[in-house]
Amino acid sequence: MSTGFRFDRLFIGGAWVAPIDGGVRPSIDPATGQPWGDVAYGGARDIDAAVAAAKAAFEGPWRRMPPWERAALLRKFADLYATQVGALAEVETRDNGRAVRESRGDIGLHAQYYHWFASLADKLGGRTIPMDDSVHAFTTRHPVGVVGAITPWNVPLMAAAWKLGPALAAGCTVVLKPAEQTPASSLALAHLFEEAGFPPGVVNVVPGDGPVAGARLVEHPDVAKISFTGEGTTAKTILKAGADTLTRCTFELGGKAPHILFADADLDQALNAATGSAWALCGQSCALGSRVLVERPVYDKVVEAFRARAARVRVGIPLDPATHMGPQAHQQQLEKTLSYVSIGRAEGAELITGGARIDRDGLADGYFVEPTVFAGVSANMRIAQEEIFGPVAAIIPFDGEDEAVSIANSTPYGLAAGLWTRDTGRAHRVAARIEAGMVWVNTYRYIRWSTPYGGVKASGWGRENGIEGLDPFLETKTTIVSTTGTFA
Ligand code: TXE
Repeated sequence: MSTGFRFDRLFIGGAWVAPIDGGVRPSIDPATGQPWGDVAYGGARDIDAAVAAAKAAFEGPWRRMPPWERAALLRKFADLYATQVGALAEVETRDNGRAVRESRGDIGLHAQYYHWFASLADKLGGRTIPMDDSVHAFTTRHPVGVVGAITPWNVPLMAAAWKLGPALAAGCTVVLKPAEQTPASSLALAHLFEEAGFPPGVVNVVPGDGPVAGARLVEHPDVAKISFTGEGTTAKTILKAGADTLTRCTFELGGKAPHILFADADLDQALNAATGSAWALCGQSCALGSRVLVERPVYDKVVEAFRARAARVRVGIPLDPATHMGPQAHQQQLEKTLSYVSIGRAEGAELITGGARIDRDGLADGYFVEPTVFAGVSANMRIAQEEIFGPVAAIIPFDGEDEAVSIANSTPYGLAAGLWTRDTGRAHRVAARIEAGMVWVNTYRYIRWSTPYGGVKASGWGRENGIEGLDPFLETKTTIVSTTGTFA
């Protein structure tokens, strides 16, 4: 394997160990449908061992380490990460099929996430609370303890950065459980934590099946918090499983983002964003503008542009730097996407282009699907309501601001939204009325370490990134000292 990382051991307590009740199994390359590497996975007892290591590290070396040293270690890790972008991108692309030009671009930013959270690690002060002369009241902030980080298969390293950066900066220790379909890059990450010199047990990586390893992590009494990215039904299972231990949870649960194109927009720019975001990551990202809302005067023009641009998307082997769009990350997702194409047709939406699995030479064994465009979609159709997670754009016509807002808010989700207009007043009016955790105006999917990310409604609880991204990993303690020594 050219990347030089080893994947057939779990990383627990600073050591590479064989699974106790898991095993080693092949990880599938979605571009070929064939195994590309052997990866260790853990069972419940492996999770127990990882949590024990994380607890020991939390109570020992990590808690004793002054915050500026913790910050320095995170910065060292970030620098190391930056030197490994190419290798990490290759691993991630082999595992989930994301076009390497995208993986590299995304992973190339991650070091900055770790740097940014490192810069906050020694600035986690509290505040003093003015009362009267008889008391001195103040707050201090403390790490919650052991964190279970459960990540999905679409962006394993990005999800890990969003959880590990703030968790470690806050002083927590972590057990990372990546998705069973894409475990390799998280083990590569463990190598970098080891090389950076993190104390044993501060970061542990245990791939494994959701209902086995993930479930054990959630119900473990020594896990203080679960930071989860994935599906809504899984989040509900996690909530119930963590109820007895009152485990704190944050959830990032996907979306059905409206991307609104008003007739007065800079249409070229808007189309770059709207088509780009329809097919990026082969449609497998929660913030993509999977619903394209188009004001009627420019509707025909936009539909035609989508058709023309779909034909120019270079679908191919993801490790080829020329490829724009790789395959779906796994077979189940391919089947899910194709089933939604059938649903859209049955609902009477107009299939403008695409919609089929690609069976041409060299791609037939992989999970490739054509860039797909439905037009004439109405807001209540299932293809406009449910998260498909494939390269399927649903174009919905509208008339005026009120209808745009009403359609935008008509799904159970509320993660992200985009709108394009040259009218500044309208931009503010519409942005304010949209039910979403993030609204982009005349841009799309601008996501950075410093900008809070997360959803409302069925899209989740809590925020990742930004100063707010630290909150879920911290407890506030209020101390009240009597200055008189009398009990009032
Ligand atoms: O998610 P799961 P799936 C959406 C997207 C996709 C659908 C299904 O629409 O088609 O979800 O994806 C772990 N206790 N998103 O089935 O099952 C699992 O091992 C603890 C949106 O893969 O939620 C993995 O690590 N953990 C999303 C993680 O949960 C459990 C990204 C996510 O898997 C568990 C991915 C359990 N009982 C999918 N069961 C986004 N928000 O971007 C599973 N897991």
